[in-house]
Amino acid sequence: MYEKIPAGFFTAFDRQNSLLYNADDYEERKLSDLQGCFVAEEIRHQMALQENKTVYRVYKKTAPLVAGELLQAVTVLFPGTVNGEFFMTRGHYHIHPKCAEIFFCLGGRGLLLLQKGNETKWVEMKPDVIAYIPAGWGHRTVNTSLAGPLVFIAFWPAVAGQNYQRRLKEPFGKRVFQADRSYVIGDGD
Ligand code: PAN
Ligand code: ZN
Repeated sequence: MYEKIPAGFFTAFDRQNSLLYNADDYEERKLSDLQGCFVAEEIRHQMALQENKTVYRVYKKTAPLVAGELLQAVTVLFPGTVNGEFFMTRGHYHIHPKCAEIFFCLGGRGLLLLQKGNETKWVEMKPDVIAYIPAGWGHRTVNTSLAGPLVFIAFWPAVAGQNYQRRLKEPFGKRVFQADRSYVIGDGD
């Protein structure tokens, strides 16, 4: 289908299989990887010991980790809850303080939570929304629909790096719970 384009120079969103064609790195996060993310930590732990569902998958296209290069990844965040709190990504801050990021929503429904100090903002994610994450803001996505996965592609500088510890001292200020057919945003930690 894409044989005339050199493989290093393009990717494609494979809508049918919900993955990044030509990706060269893959990550799968299960409930057992999400320690400390949900209010109901003990329930998450029990769920991880039993079914240990996959919460999300990330298909990434690598590039040299030097200034000027860009990375891209498709995240597929599955539907589900831990005791009524919607499935989410771990969330992180970029190590490099001057690295922003862009998320382009490809499918599903969700929220992008943004955190800086005590300030929390959020963006509703639905197909075709392009969310901008300014440099310095922590970011986490939440799938607010049990009907299907939230799928988005992210683009960010290769030198950004990801810090998963900082959310422990600078936590996301909002949590997202199931409510009837929709969601409610509650206070975080
Ligand atoms: C995204 C995220 C992806 C998974 O590609 O890495 O959605 O979330 P966690 O990294 O928080 O587990 C991104 O923000 N890259 O920088
Ligand atoms: Zn990021």
